[in-house]
Amino acid sequence: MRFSWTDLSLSLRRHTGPMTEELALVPANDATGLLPASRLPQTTARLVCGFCATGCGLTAHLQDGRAVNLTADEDYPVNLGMACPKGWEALTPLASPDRGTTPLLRRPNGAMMPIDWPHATAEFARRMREVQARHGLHSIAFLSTGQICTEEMALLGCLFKFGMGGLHCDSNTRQCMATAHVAYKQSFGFDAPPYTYADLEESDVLVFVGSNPCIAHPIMWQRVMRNAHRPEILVLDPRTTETAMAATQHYALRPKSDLTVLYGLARRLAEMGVVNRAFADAHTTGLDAFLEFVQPFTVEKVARASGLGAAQLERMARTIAGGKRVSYWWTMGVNQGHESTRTAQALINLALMTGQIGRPGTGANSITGQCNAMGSRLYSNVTSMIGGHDFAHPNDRRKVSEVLEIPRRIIPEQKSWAYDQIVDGIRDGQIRGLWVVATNSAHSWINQGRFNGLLDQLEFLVVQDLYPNTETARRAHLYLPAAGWGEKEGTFINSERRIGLVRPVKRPPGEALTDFDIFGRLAEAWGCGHLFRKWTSPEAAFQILKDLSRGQPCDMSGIRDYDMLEARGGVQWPWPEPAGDAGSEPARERRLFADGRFFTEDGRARFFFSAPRPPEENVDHHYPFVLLTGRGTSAQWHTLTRTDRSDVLRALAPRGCYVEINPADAARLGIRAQSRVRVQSRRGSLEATAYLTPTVAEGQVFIPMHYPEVNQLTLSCFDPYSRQPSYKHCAVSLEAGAA
Ligand SMILES: Nc1nc2c(c(=O)[nH]1)N[C@H]1C(S)=C(S)[C@@H](COP(=O)(O)OP(=O)(O)OC[C@H]3O[C@@H](n4cnc5c(=O)[nH]c(N)nc54)[C@H](O)[C@@H]3O)O[C@H]1N2
Ligand SMILES: Nc1nc2c(c(=O)[nH]1)N[C@H]1C(S)=C(S)[C@@H](COP(=O)(O)OP(=O)(O)OC[C@H]3O[C@@H](n4cnc5c(=O)[nH]c(N)nc54)[C@H](O)[C@@H]3O)O[C@H]1N2
Ligand code: SF4
Ligand SMILES: [Mo]
Repeated sequence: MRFSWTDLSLSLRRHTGPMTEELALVPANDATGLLPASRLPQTTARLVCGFCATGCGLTAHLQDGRAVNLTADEDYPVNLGMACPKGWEALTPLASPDRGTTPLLRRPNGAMMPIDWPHATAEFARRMREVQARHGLHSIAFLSTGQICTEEMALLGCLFKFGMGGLHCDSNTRQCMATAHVAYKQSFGFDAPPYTYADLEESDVLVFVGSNPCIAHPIMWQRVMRNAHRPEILVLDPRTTETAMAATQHYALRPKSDLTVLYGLARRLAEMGVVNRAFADAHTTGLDAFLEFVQPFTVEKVARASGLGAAQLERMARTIAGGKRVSYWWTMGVNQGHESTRTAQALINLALMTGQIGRPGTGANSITGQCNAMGSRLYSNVTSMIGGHDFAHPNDRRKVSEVLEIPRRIIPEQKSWAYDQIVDGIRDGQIRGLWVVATNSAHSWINQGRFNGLLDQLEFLVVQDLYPNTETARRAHLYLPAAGWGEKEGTFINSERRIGLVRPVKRPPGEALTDFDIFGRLAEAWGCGHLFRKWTSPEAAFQILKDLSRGQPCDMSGIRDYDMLEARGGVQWPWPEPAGDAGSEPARERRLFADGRFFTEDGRARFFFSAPRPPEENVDHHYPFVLLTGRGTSAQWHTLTRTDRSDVLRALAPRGCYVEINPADAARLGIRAQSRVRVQSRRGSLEATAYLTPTVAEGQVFIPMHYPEVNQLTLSCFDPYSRQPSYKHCAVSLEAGAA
């Protein structure tokens, strides 16, 4: 499982000369929105990858102004010359013949008809306004993404909330990172993942909880493989994943028993005397209450809940107690759960109580999912006001109105509904117009049967995507063709807070436009273009975002411009202006909280905890298996709209939906390897090919999220604080020999 992409990347020569032209400064041709061919760069361009939040640097090799190949950037501090299959193949999905090339409007007879941009934007404005006129200003909503540039999502959020009078909007970041966002905000005072990737190399104990980086963040895993300290690697995952196999210790805890295990671990560590009193007294609040709270979490209690034996728990505690530099890493096995915020905070509590934070190789570290989920957490103007501000706070509203030069009265004071509340709003007739940007909700949202039924009730559904044939776009009344990663410029913020640059290295097909251009045109069509006069280009927008970030924990005002990002290999926030002005340059790797000061008002981190609760749906006689879902292979990205368009990537992944079943369960039910199986939940059913494997425990099954059927089974259940869906726990039955 320790396959390294390094060898492959090293065999490829790094690019030679610098970019001959600066695309960022090239204005688009007004008529087409396209870049003039004569101004495209001729040799190479550097850009960060547009799939996962590892944020690897790639080099595009150009011929006649367009990219013909990509290699991994050896100088980029993230990936050091490595890339995973998706990175290497990132150009292929852009060249697919089924890219959208023109806006499409649904006719009364149901057919989609090509129209031009002026008609499309006019239709958008007319019909959204009609919905608002009939059902109220807040009867329109958008669902967006962590996969477009920060400048684009910022413009979208400002256009919708300040220009169109909308309120309710959210993004797929809710499905992904909402838990980490809320957990950090409560515990640290700001949504601030503290680490830098060097920490993966500097820990002597790494604890991965609900995280499968071998598949989901392969290049972060490569950084672990470079760790020279012979680290202990602990994986807490019900499945024996690729990561679990490569680890030194695997704890196959029962699904959703994490909170109990982590409280038990805290109790045992305290008993062993590894509480760092000096750190906790100086920099935290609430340790004593927390230590008292965990007293009942005895070994017996933990063993009962998790299925882990006393000896295993003891080994886990001893390994952590013996570590000098202990880091905790978590991903969706934590974030997607019915008590996910408290589970994430249980990891934060462990780091705080032992003082394992702010030093090399430590930290309570949430790994981000999508390439720009961190950008959406800070700048999308959805849950938090743009720049990590608070809609409810008068000073924040004043600052935003001043920087954006917009009247304060147009900034809403209320909070937006979360994704699930928007969906309920559609059910209740409160939301009638929906705009879906760069997410494929009809596949990825939980309890899909219900969701897709609701989509069909909308008076106006607009989908803005690379492809007109995604599960969601196929239902649209209006489809807007977007340019993708590699066809536009802007920034992404990766998992370690690094702001990285994306450059256009090819033209979008046909009349497809960048999301930035589309939002600009829609603003004009709406009649609120005057609010966005300063947003003349993504780089101009970046300058505005810098101003908004000033004084915030995510301050990036010291980043001069895109060229600085390119030259420095990205810059991690914070990088405030005085430092930049003083001529100092940001170090390649920086972590937070070295001084023990957190972002709360008193500078102290907080302990949050609550009693564990059972999942909403448990197995029973009719539905005896727990369904786990997640990433299947490193070659597949989410709903496959992009990765399935590469022959190379398709060849690296199983075709069609499959379900992983423990051989003992299969034998009991008479299910043969590779046979068809019906998987059923209270909400729906699907057919899948049976993969018999001991990597899933008895009583559990696993289905990758990449196949469109999977969310027919999942249960609408959410963490109460983050409202993130619990995608990884519901009850299903299996039936052999489906047709
Ligand atoms: N190849 C590829 N890479 C990706 C993506 C992709 O689609 N494809 N998507 C990106 C995105 S947006 C994200 S959010 C990340 C997700 O990255 P990960 O979270 O690492 O991936 P998942 O497979 O969703 O879930 C991780 C693990 O959680 C485990 N798990 C399930 N239930 C529990 C539980 O109750 N407790 C514990 N401890 N573990 C549990 C699952 O068995 C699974 O192995 O990946 C990113 N990277
Ligand atoms: N059962 C189950 N379901 C899950 C999960 C799970 O673990 N289990 N994980 C959840 C998580 S963590 C996530 S992040 C979501 C992901 O779910 P989605 O966001 O729905 O998945 P994607 O396939 O990434 O969809 C992105 C869409 O944007 C389009 N696109 C790409 N680039 C651009 C662009 O630049 N501009 C525009 N306009 N469009 C673009 C793509 O073609 C695609 O249709 O799925 C969630 N759903
Ligand atoms: S690890 Fe993530 S960022 Fe790096 S090449 Fe693969 S998909 Fe792209
Ligand atoms: Mo995600």
